[in-house]
Amino acid sequence: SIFMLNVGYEMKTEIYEKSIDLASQKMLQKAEEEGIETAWDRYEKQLPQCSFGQLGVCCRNCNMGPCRIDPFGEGAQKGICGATADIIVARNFLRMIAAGAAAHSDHARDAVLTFKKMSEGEAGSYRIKDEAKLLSLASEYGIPSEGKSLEEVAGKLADTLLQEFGKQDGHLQCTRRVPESRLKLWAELGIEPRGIDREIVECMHRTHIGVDNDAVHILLQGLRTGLSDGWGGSMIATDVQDVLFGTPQPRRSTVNLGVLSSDKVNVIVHGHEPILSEMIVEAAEDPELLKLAEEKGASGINVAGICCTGNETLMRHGTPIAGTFLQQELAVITGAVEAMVVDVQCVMPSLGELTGCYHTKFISTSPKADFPNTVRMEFHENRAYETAKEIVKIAVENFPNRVPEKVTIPEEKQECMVGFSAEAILSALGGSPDPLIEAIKGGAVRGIGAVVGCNNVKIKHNYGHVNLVKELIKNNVLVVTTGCNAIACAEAGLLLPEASEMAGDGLKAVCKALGIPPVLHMGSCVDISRILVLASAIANRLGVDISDLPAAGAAPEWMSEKAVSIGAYVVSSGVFTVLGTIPAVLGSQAVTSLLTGGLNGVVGASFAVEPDPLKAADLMLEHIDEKRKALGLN
Ligand code: XCC
Ligand code: SF4
Repeated sequence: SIFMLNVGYEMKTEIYEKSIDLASQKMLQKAEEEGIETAWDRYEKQLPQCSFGQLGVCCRNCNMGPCRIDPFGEGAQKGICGATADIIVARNFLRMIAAGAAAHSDHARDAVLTFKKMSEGEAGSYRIKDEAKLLSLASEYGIPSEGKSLEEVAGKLADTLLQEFGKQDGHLQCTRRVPESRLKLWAELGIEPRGIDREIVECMHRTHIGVDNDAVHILLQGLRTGLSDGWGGSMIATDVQDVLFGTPQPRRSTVNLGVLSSDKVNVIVHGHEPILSEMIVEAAEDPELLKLAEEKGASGINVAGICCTGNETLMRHGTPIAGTFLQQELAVITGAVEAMVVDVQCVMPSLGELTGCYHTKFISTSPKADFPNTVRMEFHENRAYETAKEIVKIAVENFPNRVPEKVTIPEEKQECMVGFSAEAILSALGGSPDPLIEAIKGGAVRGIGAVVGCNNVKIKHNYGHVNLVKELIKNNVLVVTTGCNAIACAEAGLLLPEASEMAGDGLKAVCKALGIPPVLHMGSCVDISRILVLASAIANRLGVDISDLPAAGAAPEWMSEKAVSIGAYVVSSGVFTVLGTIPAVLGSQAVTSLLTGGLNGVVGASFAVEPDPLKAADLMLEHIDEKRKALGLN
């Protein structure tokens, strides 16, 4: 059936079912009219999805398989090697954690390698932007800085950081930021991470046929590997990127597909690494290229982000963001994108065929990542700026190829306030977490909700994100956010100080007094490390463990393996976490009940699964209230 939209637009009901976002709905409609396929169409073609896969009971870890366990107890209950559903589900889950931790940590490695080359003068386009952070990291890692040049200190720090990846024993330095009680618990459980790479390799080893065949034992390695990401790879990525590109400070920007320009050259940066997007942002201001743009009939060059590479430049430069994970195809469908420039992670291979339907150039820049129909332009530190200029030039030269009849840019765009690094939050609070702690104690702020993660076609685009967050702030929970949740919140207008009008009275008053939004954008997905640092600072100040805090986490629309690793380290750090989509573990009673209950007795926190965002908010509120009560607050 057809509905009239209040904008005088006829739109099919099915499109309302796909996204809550008007700009996205319009582009979905355009896609349909033009016969263009999107992720939603491909999802439909996948239905019904394989139930063995959904339950996690399919194993392909050796070539005697694939083996699958009959969930109804009638057919096979063991794989050929004898692996049970518990073993298979746990092994599959561990491999997801390993892949997620690898993605974050390998991103971190590249950031450190760039940092090292910068210190040796071999990455001329990069500089030290945050000296204070460099020096404080140096002292944390025991590197003397007195009488040394900043480059020397950076070089030594880079070497030390690189060793964190290949460490064979001892501890990861970042884990020392956690409250002592938590560290002690990890040590007792044997899940304190050793080397970052080591944990990931060990996951692959353990899940090889005939190695680790006890679900609990396997999952403990999952927690350790998650921790090597959260308190290792991800944290190192955040730290080094802050030194190289600056620690984010509050600033304003705009989001959603409407940030694309009708008269400027649109360059989209998509993926995860600021190493690339920083340079593209700079190149877009190059006078030579601006002149060329003018010659080509454009009034300027507009860089917009998608996913976390977008979050990185948004946080540090206020570069606008065109959309979340599920808007990457929709951005191309506007017909107004001259170049889609990508690095790694969350980039749909469908963009190859899709960009072929428009004038958009699809440019792949990472030596690690390739896609169909890309122009490959590998990004290397020694000539990063030159490559960025070449990329932007391709976009500019592509401007005259824009086909006016194919261009529709939705007018929807939303202002937002971003840039809340842990440092920025502390300084907004006047230098210490005390005002926030007092607000929590007094009850004006009921607790803290950390809401993060992806989009997933299984959930109406942004529905889970926006409704969960709105419900939390309405109940006086201060929300911290990263990744695609942050973009979704921005699109819904929740990242503005004015959004405190949607908050409960207590939170509203606190936001007004501090001039902050009720939802604080803390960065990209690796920047969940910032949330860990903030939680530690608050716990330490209160003299309690993280698991004692009135805080809860959620990933309402998660889909990536990185999200599984994140879940593992957030829960291992003591934070109850609600997942909005069901992980592939239900085929094992043992694994499911451990993750959703048993872990409480191990790490003092567990997962819950709740697709309905309002019910998810209730679970978080319930948890927050329990913790308040235990702390003697009401
Ligand atoms: Fe990717 Fe980080 Fe997920 Fe968004 S939130 S879809 S992982 S971009 Ni991390
Ligand atoms: Fe089957 Fe075991 Fe091989 Fe998995 S490891 S495919 S369960 S035989």
